[in-house]
Amino acid sequence: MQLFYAPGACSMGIHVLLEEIGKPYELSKLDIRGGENHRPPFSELNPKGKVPTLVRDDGSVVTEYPVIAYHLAKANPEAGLLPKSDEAKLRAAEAIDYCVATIHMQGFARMFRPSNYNPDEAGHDAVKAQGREMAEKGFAIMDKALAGKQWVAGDYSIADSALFYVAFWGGKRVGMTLPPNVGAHLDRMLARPAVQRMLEQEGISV
Ligand SMILES: N[C@@H](CCC(=O)N[C@@H](CS)C(=O)NCC(=O)O)C(=O)O
Repeated sequence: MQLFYAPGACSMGIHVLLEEIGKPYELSKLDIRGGENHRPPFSELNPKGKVPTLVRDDGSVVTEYPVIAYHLAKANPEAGLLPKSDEAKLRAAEAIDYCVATIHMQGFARMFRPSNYNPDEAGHDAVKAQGREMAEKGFAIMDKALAGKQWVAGDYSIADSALFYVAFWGGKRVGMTLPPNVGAHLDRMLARPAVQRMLEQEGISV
């Protein structure tokens, strides 16, 4: 198993899951700022040019965060990363989709890549502000979902690593004040040995 990642990118969440699982895997770093992800050989492996990208032992490639997370949890049941009940599985999937498709791809994508939304540099501050508002709304929704709970879907699961990477960007990278339950969840995640190993391996300081 091989994970293509970029330090501090959304691939952090999948990297955490691989560390939770604890089986050997290979880490391959990509320079996404330099565009390495859009050039061969990586672009031949994953023409989407995105991390996280997982290459399985049979050489097959799995892309898209929610799918990679689900696949890893399903393929490694002993790690207990998939909630047990159908209702908790549904809530975990709902939270993952919201963190990835809305908080990340709608909110942070505008903050990190405003030129994808407006080629005119004069409009970039407005795009970033809109993205921040979207992410803040997302964190407020996740805060309610976490009320009275340690983890998103009951026991610790793949949903927690999805919330982790967006909350990490919010709280530790762009200086947002996270709502209390999301902030406490981030602290709980940062205390996990798997998260600490991931941060060390990616060379990220908190
Ligand atoms: N929908 C994808 C999104 C992945 C994504 O946007 N990854 C970013 C890093 S956080 C990336 O690879 N960006 C590089 C680029 O688009 O050039 C997923 O769920 O995995």
